[in-house]
Amino acid sequence: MRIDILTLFPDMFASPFDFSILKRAQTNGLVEIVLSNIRDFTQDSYRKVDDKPYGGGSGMVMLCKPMFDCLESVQKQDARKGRLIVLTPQGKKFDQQMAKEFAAEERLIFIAGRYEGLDERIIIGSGAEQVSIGDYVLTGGELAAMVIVDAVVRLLPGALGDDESSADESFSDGLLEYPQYTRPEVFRDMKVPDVLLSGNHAEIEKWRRQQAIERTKKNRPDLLNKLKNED
Ligand code: 9D3
Repeated sequence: MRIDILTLFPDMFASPFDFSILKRAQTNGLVEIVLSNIRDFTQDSYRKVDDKPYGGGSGMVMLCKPMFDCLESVQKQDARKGRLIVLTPQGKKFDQQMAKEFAAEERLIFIAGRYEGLDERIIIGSGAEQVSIGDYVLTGGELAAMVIVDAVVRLLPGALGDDESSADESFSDGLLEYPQYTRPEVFRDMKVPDVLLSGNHAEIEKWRRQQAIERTKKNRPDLLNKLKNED
């Protein structure tokens, strides 16, 4: 898979992509991540990438021309079409289902915006899908792009090692994960639940399921309602 990211701050992406699973996936050729600096596609001496909004209002809006020049340059670098995604607070909310869809593509192109937003014609003219990562305000689309790339790359066949289970127990059966314990049996007066030491696998299964339901009720009642409404 090839992933392109169009951004004003390509340096932000260095460390998140240089560790662990993401680093290995790149070294092993599962994914190629290409960063393009939108400012490199300006033609004036100020290297201007934004301007005041028509109609007034606060903040600045990203210009069409450098963005389209950057996008067209990136699209020409590779014949695969893939999916074009603009990160914006107005987008459809990213979830595990979308991560799976993205992981099945041979190419993804992300546009990360800054300032108050992009000229709407960037979205209309490029045909990009708009995606958000949730209902909170970030300073730009870069961190959103990193979150999505992380979630997608770990799903690529061969990305996870043997010790990094990809069962996705949380989102797959619609419940949060059960509590996990490892050695020692007692830490600061906190004991590992007896059932986990019992060797009784049926009882362990029952306990884990119960705990998962309990947690989901407490922290994510929305997930339980979704489960109920599915049948
Ligand atoms: C006051 C109006 N704001 C919209 C909520 C303006 C605004 C805030 C933050 C415009 C852009 C941004 C920068 N955020 C993103 O580009 C962004 C984002 C986010 O803020 N939250 C969740 N997902 C995303 S994806 C891109």
